[in-house]
Amino acid sequence: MIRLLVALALAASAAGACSTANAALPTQVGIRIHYSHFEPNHIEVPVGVPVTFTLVNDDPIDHEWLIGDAAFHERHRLGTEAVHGDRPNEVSLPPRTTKTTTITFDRPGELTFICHFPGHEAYGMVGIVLAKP
Ligand SMILES: [Cu+2]
Repeated sequence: MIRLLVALALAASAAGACSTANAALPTQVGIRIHYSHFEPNHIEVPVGVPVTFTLVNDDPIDHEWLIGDAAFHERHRLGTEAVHGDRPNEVSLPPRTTKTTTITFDRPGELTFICHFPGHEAYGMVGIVLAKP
């Protein structure tokens, strides 16, 4: 099921590359965490409709998926919150777990998702969501 979601998301984003139609962009996105990297790490989604992310942590260690703008990430780099879970844009992922979260991007633009566990961002746990009108 998860593999199917990832495949669909990849197919949809490939289709989106040839078209500017918002309708071609996926509202179901699968992101796999494997060897402390996000796969895929560049995602295009439509503005103004709910987008459901299925986050799969395949690793035997904790990760997190925090999405926001530069100011948001600056706060989290300095932050001391050990666990996230109350907000759709902040998801904690214990080892070998899958969680879903739904976000509506209310304006076009680029947001970044990062794992802020010590060293993980520097190792490459960074990705981009581009919300397109
Ligand atoms: Cu991590």
